[in-house]
Amino acid sequence: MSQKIASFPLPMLLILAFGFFIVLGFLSAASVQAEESESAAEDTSGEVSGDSAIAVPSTCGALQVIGTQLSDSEGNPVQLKGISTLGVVWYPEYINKDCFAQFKNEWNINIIRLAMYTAESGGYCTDGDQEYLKSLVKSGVEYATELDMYVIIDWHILSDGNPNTYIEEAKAFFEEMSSTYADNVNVLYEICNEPNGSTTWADIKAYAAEIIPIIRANDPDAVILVGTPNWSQYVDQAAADPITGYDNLMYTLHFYAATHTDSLRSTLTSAVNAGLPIFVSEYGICDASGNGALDIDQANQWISLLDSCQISYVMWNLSNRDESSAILKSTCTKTSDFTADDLNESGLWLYEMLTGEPLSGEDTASGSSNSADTSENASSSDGNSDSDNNSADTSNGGTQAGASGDTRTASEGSIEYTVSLANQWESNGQYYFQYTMELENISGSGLSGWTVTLNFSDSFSLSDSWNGEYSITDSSLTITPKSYNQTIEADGTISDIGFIVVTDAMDFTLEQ
Ligand code: IDC
Repeated sequence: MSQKIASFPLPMLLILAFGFFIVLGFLSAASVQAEESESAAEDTSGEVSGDSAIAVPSTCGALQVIGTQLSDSEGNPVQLKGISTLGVVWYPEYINKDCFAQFKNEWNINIIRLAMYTAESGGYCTDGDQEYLKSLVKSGVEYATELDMYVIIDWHILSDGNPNTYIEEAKAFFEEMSSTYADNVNVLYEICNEPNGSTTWADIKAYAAEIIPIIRANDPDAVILVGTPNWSQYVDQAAADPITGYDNLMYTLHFYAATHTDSLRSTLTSAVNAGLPIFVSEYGICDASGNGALDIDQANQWISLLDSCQISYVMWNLSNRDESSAILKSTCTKTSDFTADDLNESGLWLYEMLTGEPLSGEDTASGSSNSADTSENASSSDGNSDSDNNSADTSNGGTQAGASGDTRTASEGSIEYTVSLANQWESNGQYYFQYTMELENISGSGLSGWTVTLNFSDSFSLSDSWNGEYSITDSSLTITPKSYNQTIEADGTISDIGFIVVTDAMDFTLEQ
């Protein structure tokens, strides 16, 4: 039974005004710091001020977009900060009210994102049980509503690449969701997680032109989040050619701090300066595979940029999957009442970033007496992966074996490049290898345009790539620049190029 949140009659104005000052206070105090967590100040409660500090539907009401800024019903700036589920069908156990309540009351989280994959194992448009999937999403919305939190219904396209692939299913889904939640002021609709591959901004606009009117017919004002090309990174393309004719649209930018750095931040800044409203509906502080080492320094640079622009952000992911983006350790079997001992490094970072306080082993709300061992991402190889998750690729454990050994430096024309194996893992019987590449202009003068060709031992396809144009011929990969990293000054370097290959060959390697 979903509780409707009414609009505000006059007597509520005082409360609204009060809420507004609280929100302002929070925002101005929100140069959220994630300093190195030295253990434990004297505050042992582990509790934070909860409701009083964060923007919630009962005080902010229906959100609206004013210029680039997400705003409350009165027009005051609002910043939402939250956590995203991993696939709801893989980890349904975290869709429970106690779990969400802890995030709100102790972590200062005011938004939950419900990620429903459309094409991955158990996906809504492939082999999933649609009624069950919708019931999970609806439970999540119900709990968020009861707890006075915002919630994103995320149509999580990924391997399906182009949102038009399953547009008929999307239309029916958003028709049902927007009619069900027409009166909920706390629901945001994310109509396509990450368009990718060859999907263009024109493809996404064409899709949005079909989906937005369906939502608007039921819910004229809800905030709608629109994905952008290249795994929701090309906000510049949306800025150059935004969707017209509708209010309350925002465009998503996703980043993974160990992969995406300065160049994506400058894309974001330029798009905001060009007037584009941006919502970071997914980010991680590891690399783009969802695994690998965390980059806390880059993560903090991202957060301070987002805070300075009052852009909302939602972290990936709420699960105990054995990967570094999961906020829970794989050994944690609890589904609520998490203590520091239950958290991975990502979870400890998130708590501290959101609350300004480290969470130490003794500081937990439920009073666990063990101190946290934050230095290990405790992952027993069998983990405790729930049997429910078996249909998913739970083996995506991201062993980092070989990451340091497997590096090759060579030169081609005016550039010297170093390619390193950053991560590798197995998933559904296929092997994933993630590489990063640095380039240096060794020609002694500026250059515009470069090409790198890499030969591998076996055939492969690309599962992800960033900051380059990629083409495959047999078992070779040719990489050329994007428009923005074509030019390299003399002795200049570019370091944020990377890609993930997927292959049947377990012993896949980069050839000399
Ligand atoms: C990843 C999960 C991983 C799962 C995989 C499925 O972390 O456990 O096996 O999806 O393909 C995204 C996507 C998000 C990815 C995440 C990490 O939106 O679905 O989750 N990521 O790869 N975009 C960039 C990174």
